[in-house]
Amino acid sequence: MNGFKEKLAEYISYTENNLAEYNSHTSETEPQRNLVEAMNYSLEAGGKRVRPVLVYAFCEALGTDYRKAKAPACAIEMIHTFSLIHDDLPSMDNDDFRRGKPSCHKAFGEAMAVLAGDALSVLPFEIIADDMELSAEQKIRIISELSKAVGKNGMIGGQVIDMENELKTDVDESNLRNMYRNKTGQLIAVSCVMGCICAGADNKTIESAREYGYKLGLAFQIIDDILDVTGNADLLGKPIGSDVEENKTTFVTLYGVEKAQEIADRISAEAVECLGNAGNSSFLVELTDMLLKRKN
Ligand code: GRG
Repeated sequence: MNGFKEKLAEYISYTENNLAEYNSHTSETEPQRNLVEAMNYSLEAGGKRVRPVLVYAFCEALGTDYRKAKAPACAIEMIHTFSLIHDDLPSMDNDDFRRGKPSCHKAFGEAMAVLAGDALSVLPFEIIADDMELSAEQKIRIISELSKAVGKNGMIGGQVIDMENELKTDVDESNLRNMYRNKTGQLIAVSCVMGCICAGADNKTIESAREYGYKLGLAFQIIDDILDVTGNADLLGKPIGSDVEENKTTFVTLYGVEKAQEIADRISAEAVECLGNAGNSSFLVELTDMLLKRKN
């Protein structure tokens, strides 16, 4: 049995190899070469690969070879990458750096970055539909779950709440939790759910995994709030202090760093309690702890 770090490295390397394969050039002379390069620029820029790791970890915890979950694992990282490319655009957060490199629009221009994000929002559904490992029933269920997690009642809806909150002065904890649940929590929760579907799990297990994902997503986002104040820009690969600069309400502006950390600790412990149904969950317990202590 591999140790935690070795297993994590194995999942990440499997993800990165497959991302490159799914988005390879179709020919040396393809006219849309620049688009594929812009997509790969952002896909290959690194990042923690938390979402695909969760897909694999749930699939394997439930006794199924994690490689069966290759398509949904790469799909979720593509969706995440699309959200980062669009979030960095001048019309959104206007960030020049991401994962320690110039943002996609700084490297390829704004129009190409919009299109690279667009292409990365649909390629996931193509690779799931065309996958040879999963049954038709599994693929339909995954597509249904993933599209809902991304769309108007999911991550994109959460981004809208976030944008509109910037114009308000009375954002409270309940508003913030709802915004984080959608903007950050939905992609993390659906990663866990897709891993379960790949393993043929029953509905009770799927719903416990979803609840774990929502709690992990909230703790993850609160840590993100804390790192925006206390973090190291070199480790984060982007400047700190953007929340204050953009006048955003966060768990840190509401409660201060220490109390925000206590809340993240508590929610993280609640997340671990949801893992009761997830088979061999020791990797997931360690992953939850690592994400709580992360510095980037
Ligand atoms: C613009 C369609 C659209 C959506 C934007 C998710 C999102 C909504 C924007 C991304 C920016 C952001 C700060 C989102 C909150 C979730 C979060 C903490 C993202 C960063 O995820 P990590 O830490 O990033 O997993 P890496 O680089 O490690 O992959």
